[in-house]
Amino acid sequence: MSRTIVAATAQLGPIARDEPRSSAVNRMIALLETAHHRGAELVVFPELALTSFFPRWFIEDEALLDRFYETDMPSPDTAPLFEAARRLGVGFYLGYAELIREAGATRRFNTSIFVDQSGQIVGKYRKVHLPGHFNPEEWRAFQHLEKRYFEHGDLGFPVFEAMGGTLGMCLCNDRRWPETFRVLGLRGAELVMLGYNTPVHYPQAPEHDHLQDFHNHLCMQAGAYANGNWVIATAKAGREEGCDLIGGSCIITPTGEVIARTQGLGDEITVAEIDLDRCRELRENVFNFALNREPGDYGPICAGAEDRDRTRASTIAQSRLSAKGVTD
Ligand code: CDV
Repeated sequence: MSRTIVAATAQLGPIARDEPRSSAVNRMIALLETAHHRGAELVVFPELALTSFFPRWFIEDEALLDRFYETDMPSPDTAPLFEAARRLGVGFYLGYAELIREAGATRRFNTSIFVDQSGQIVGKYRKVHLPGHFNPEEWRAFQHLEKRYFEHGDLGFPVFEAMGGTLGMCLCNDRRWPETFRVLGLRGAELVMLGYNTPVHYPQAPEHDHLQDFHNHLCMQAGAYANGNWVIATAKAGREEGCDLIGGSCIITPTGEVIARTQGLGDEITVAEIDLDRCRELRENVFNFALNREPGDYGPICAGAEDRDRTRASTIAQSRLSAKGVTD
């Protein structure tokens, strides 16, 4: 039986701060229909695809902040996307901000789901690598408050069976960490789907701004090749509320080659055939994990959680003190 999937990356151009969910959903349905007409059975949308990338703003009013999150999935706003996918027989990946209430507490995650061709949610992931900072920093041209607005994802890097293969997901900054792809690879992922919002300007090292597109593809091509899996990566692109976001949404083979790539910075589809059996070209040869991997020598990779927790606690404590105007 063929394990070839026709897949699409469905890039979104900018979403305005006051753009209603219904508008973003209608844009996604239009992309889904275009992809379907081009034969696609699987479509990947960006990270936080339903709203503007709100971590660029310091929003103190919790009621205003909550408007960027979803408490139900599907909801009355997003149900039309699920219905369109079911009608067209297309599975999709979607990134969104998730708000849950658990044991009297509010919890917020940067989340992605995979919805199969019958419209059922069959996979869920919560972002592990949260970039940015906790308190607003005035020196920046724009904020990146993911560490404030989201908890560290509590699901690890799960894989799930769908579309005849083993699929995995991650979100944006996760793609820069080889560990993301390796854990998914060790669990047998044949296709890794991800969405991203990546500003052209990197405030801590602006001398790297001209390398953003290069680094985007570099880390994903390496992740695909070193684990022998396909990657479909989708940007939210273009000038969003004055912040330039890279495009370059793409489909990457297990040999690390970009075989499809969006051209512009707006709403755009690009389609390719994905033969999941091609993963074997790597997994049965150079990256035969059972035969060639040397986990006995990789100890430091899994150490360091205590150091990290200490560093994180002291950074957060310091930023809370400086927010109150207390300095050394
Ligand atoms: N949304 C992100 O995770 N963006 C980061 C930026 C801040 C560097 C990224 O890795 O693309």
